[in-house]
Amino acid sequence: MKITILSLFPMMIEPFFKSSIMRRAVEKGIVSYRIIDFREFADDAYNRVDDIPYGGGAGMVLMPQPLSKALESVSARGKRVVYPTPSGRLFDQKKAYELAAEEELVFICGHYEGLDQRIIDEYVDDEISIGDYVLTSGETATLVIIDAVFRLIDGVIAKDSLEEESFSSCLLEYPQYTRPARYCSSCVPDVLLSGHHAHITEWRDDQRLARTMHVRPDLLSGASLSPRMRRKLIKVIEEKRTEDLENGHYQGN
Ligand code: 6GU
Repeated sequence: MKITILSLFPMMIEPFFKSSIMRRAVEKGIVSYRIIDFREFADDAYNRVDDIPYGGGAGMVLMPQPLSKALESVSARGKRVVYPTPSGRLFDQKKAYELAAEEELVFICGHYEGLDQRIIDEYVDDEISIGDYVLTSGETATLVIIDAVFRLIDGVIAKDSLEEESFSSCLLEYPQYTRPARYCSSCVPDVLLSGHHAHITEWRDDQRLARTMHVRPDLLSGASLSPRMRRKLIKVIEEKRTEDLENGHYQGN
């Protein structure tokens, strides 16, 4: 996959491509990247890329000319152009798979109050938000999206790691432990030391269910559960309902 990033702060982006799993993907030739500082396309003597918004209001808007020139310089028309913005659709694993199927992606990192709408209308295919909070720059959001996407490309990480994953099956992961078995007077659960694989799987499934129930019950509607896990879930829900009734919390509907 070819990744192009238009950014005013290339130094925020570069280290990601030179570290860890991304570095290996680049070395193997699975990913190639270029970072374009679109300030270089500014057309005034001060290298200005932003200006005040028409209609008034706080902050600055990125001017259309430098971005348009930068986008034309990378032949962005006909390529999938992603603009990370808090006004976009919420990013999720499904979108990550969709983007991972592309041969080439172009990202525009916004700043200040964002891009002139005409650039969005002319070039952008996907406006993506990474969550309901506000970041200072598009660079960090761009890296989050790239991280979620590139690891899904064949050859980047082992296939079996992908298969076990939380959000693919809509359940959160079970807790992990490694040596030593006793650490600061706290012990690894006995079942994990038992060597009994069926019991370990059962324990892990229960942990995933309980964790999801408590932390992200919204995920359960999309989860594909084994018959045993389904029975377990019903039991946990019934226990919780009984507990709520006893505590007077139940609001029936
Ligand atoms: Cl994509 N950008 C910024 N600046 N803030 C965000 C975001 C993106 N997604 C959530 N918050």
